[in-house]
Amino acid sequence: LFYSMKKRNAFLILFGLGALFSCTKPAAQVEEEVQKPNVVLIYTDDVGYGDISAYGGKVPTPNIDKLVEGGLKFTNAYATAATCTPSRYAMLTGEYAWRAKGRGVAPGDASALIRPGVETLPSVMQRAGYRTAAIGKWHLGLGGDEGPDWNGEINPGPLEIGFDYSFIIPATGDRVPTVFVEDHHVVGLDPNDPIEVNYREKVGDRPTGKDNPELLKMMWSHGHNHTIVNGVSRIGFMAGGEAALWRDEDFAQTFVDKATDFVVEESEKPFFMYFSTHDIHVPRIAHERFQGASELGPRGDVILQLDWTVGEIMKLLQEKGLEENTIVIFTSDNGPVLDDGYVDQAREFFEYEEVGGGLSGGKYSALEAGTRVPFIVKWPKSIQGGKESNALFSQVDLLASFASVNQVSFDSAQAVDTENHWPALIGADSKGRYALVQEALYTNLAYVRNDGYKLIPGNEGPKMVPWGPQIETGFDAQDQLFDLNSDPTEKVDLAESKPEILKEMKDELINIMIK
Ligand code: NG6
Ligand code: CA
Repeated sequence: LFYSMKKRNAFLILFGLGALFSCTKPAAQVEEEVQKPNVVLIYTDDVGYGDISAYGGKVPTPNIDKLVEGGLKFTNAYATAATCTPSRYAMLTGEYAWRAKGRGVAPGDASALIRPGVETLPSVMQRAGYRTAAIGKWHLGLGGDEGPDWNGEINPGPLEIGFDYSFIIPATGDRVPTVFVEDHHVVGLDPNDPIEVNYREKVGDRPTGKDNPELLKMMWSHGHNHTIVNGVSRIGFMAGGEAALWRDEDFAQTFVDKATDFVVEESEKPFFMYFSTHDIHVPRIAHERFQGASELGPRGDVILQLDWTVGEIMKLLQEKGLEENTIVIFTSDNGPVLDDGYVDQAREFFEYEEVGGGLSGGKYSALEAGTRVPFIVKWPKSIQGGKESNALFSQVDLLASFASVNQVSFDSAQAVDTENHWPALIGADSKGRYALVQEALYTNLAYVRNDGYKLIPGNEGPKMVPWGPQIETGFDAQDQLFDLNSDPTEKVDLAESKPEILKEMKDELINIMIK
């Protein structure tokens, strides 16, 4: 399957698998002009490898499971990092985030981490003739060196790096400012009530979770005790912007509505939608109709809400007759966490072992649950449903893969880590990458190879995530070597018994780091 662009919105597909693997010997081909597929990238937040029922999760997710039934389920696909900002950075730029400082979890008033001119996945899609949108959580900073001007034009942002339209939570649901930004502006802002944001000291007279916990509808457990908005205290202080404040309960519906508007827009062009849910990040405040519905506390309820969201997107595609030729990718930005700063019963109803699908660790961790995530690709037109792939795939590869299939070049001097694994993405190659790098807390790295060996280089990091989540980091002062095939929970350190492999892997990792 190989594409070349003929008209703005048409592909020339050469059928015959031979073309996938060999340029010199094209197999028997039938040339056919076809519409380029739309692409919907559903990027969820903190959904663990074991959180979806098709991956063994105990909260029923029938709509997401349908993607598996009709698509390809990956068992060895990875986010590049165990937290949000670096994962998103790498997926959108094709460059691992740890290559430069300052790409860790971004505060809510951070400057744009991806500056105009940098190669990005949405720019590739624009050049391939797509119209593009970013809807949902952003968390990659906004504005120039001075940070975002919440009361004026917020620029640069998504529109400057390849998106034609954006409707976003600027950072996270648990960080101020608690307002939506559409294109360059805060939605619904009254100019007479300007927004002030401060991450160091209190501004304005809204109460805080620290001083007035009796005002909260969900108590904080660690951090998250600054300004209270909608009965939830946040990270950071915020004054003003009263008319623009969001209601957490409405996130899911709002994003579905914006996605609908974008999809139904009249256009000659196919679309690429980066649809980034707030679920299942904290604060886990589902819409009233989902509250209590899972009987597994707020974390269960937001998983139900996430599944509903996916159902709505799929229904929309069906109603518009777009399902057949839309590539839907479902994945997560990092692994699971139970107590991530609010008292929401997650620990009473869930265990790390289950939400990580039996893998060790979780969000923030160098162990597998930190970055191995659910990854599903559905494309009825070209992917046979109900199959599983254990190809090694990294989210950083979406950029080169989509560039390649669209025959669009990209700046490989900047997007240094992305590799074309289009064949793996559509189930035509069962191997995928040779190896990938995982980024954990404090930018400590780990290295996984497709033969199942994993290296966690010795580092000074703590054994447990040092604030409340009770997650094992996998860090140790000594180098550790695991064989994920025989020891998927990373319990048996082979560093001493297999010194040659250890050495080889350390050399390989260093070569990637100095690239
Ligand atoms: C941590 C927050 C956590 C979450 C995380 C980012 C505290 C104590 N913890 O610093 O609640 O917001 O950052 O999550 O403040 S992520 O999925 O966006 O990376
Ligand atoms: Ca996340």
